[in-house]
Amino acid sequence: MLRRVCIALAGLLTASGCSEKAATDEAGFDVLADAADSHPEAEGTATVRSFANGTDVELSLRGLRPSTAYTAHVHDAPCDSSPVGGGHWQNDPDGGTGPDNEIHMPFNSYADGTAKVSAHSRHGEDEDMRAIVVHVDDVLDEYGMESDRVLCADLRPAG
Ligand SMILES: [Cu+2]
Repeated sequence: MLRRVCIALAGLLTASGCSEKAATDEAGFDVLADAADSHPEAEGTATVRSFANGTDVELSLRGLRPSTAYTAHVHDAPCDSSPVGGGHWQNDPDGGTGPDNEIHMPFNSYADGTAKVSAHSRHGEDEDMRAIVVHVDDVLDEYGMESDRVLCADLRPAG
C-alpha cells in the first residue's frame, strides 16, 4: 500500500508549502512461506517517512516469538523477488554495509511477541527503498528454515 502525503496544515498551505513535503509509505507485513511454521501468527505494519534529508522507519509487529532477537533492514527489491526483498538498500552502492549506508534495525521482541521498532537515517527519499525484511537467527535449525527471512513488507508497488 502506497500513500504519499504532502504535509501541510489546512489553511496554512502556501506556494512553498510543499517544499516541506514528506513521502509516507505504509505497508503490511506478510509471513514468508519458509517461516509459516515458526511464525504462524506474525503480522504487523511498516511506516516509512522520507524527507529531503532523512528517513524515519517505524515497525509495529505482533505474533513474533517471545523475547527473541530479530533484525530488520530496508531492502532494495520487492517481496516477490528471489531472494525475498533482494539485498540491503544502500545509500551509496560503493559505501559498504555499515549502518550509515544501510538502514539496520536490530531488536528484541517482548515476552508477549510484540515489538515496536524505530530507526532514523540521515539519507532521504530513495526509490530503491523497496521493502522491509525481518530476519530471525536462532530458530532456523529448530524449524528447518532455509532462510532467516521471516516477514516482508512492500514499500512501493512492484514495477
Ligand atoms: Cu535484511
